[in-house]
Amino acid sequence: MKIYEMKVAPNPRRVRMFLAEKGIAMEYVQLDLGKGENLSPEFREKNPMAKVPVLELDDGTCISESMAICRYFEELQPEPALMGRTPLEKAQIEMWQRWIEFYFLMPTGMCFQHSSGYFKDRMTPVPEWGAVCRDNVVKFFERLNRHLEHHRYLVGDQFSIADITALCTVDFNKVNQLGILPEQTHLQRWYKEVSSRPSAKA
Ligand SMILES: N[C@@H](CCC(=O)N[C@@H](CS)C(=O)NCC(=O)O)C(=O)O
Repeated sequence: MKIYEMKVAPNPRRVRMFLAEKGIAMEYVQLDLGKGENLSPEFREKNPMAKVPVLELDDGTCISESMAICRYFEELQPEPALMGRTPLEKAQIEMWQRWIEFYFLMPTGMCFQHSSGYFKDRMTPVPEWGAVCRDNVVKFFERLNRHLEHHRYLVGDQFSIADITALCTVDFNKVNQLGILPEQTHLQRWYKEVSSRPSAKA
């Protein structure tokens, strides 16, 4: 069993962190996305969308999409639970997970790609769209700060995959020269706690 990834990319990082929380050892195969190593016909056989991470099982079965990979391991090894235990927890974690993905991680990636031209060999950067996404990212930092005023983690007292995705997105925003503002004290408090978990260094 192995995972194809690139260490500095945000989606692979959230899977690495998830597996580290569960104590699951993994072999990682590094691809250089900048050089387009994910665009080869061989890699497209594993994931037609040509994105990382991809989990390849020993029988050759491939699973793409970070959430699908995490779901697979959550089912195989339920503890520690990172996707909730009760129906309510599961729904709330899924809700936050989707909010973070759609309104924070996605615009973060779009801001980076459309402002920097990092993938201009495979897409057409639209700087104006990059600027719109930047504004949305800035707004989401503040939304997180307000939510965390009354919650230890994104969903109550339970550290979950939603916190992992949020942390990886906050950190990746360094490429956009965006980060937590000094006055966003609730977000600072949460960040200090979640980034000090050993899994954050995975
Ligand atoms: N929805 C996918 C997104 C995967 C994704 O966008 N991966 C990026 C790295 S963070 C990638 O492989 N980019 C390469 C490219 O666009 O060529 C997931 O959750 O895994």
